[in-house]
Amino acid sequence: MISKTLSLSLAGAAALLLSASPAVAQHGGDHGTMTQRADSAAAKAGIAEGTVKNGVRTVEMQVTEDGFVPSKIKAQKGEKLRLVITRKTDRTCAKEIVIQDAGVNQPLPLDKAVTVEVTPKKSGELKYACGMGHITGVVFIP
Ligand SMILES: [Cu+2]
Repeated sequence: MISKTLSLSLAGAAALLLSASPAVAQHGGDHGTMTQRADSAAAKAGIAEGTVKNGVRTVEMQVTEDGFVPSKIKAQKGEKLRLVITRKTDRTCAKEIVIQDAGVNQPLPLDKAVTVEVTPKKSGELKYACGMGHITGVVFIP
C-alpha cells in the first residue's frame, strides 16, 4: 500500500535472516545481550520499524512462501504497534497469526489486509507465529 519497494526489500532481508534468526529468539533471559544483538542485526539487515504517526507504530506485513515478512520488528514499550497483515499465498500453513503473550489469534484471509494491534507492556520479545507455531517472527522491545 505505502511502498511496494519497501515490502520487497524487507522480503529480501527476511529471507537472508531466516537461517540466523532462532538463536536470537531463544535468549529471553539476557536483556543486555539481546538488545545489542537486535540493534546490530537491525543495522546489518534492517529489522522493520515501520512508521510512527500519532503515537501509533504501523508495520505492514505479508505472509509469503518465506513466512511472515518481515519476521523481525522493533517496537517500543507502551507504544501501540499496528500490524497490517496481508496473506499473499495459500502455500504455507500460516493462515492466521497468533501472538500468544498478547492474546491474539487472528485469521488471515487471502489477499486481504487485516489489522492487529498490540501495545507491548514490557521489554523483551513478543513472538508471533502461525497456529502451529512453526512459522514465526519476533517483535523486539528494547
Ligand atoms: Cu504452521
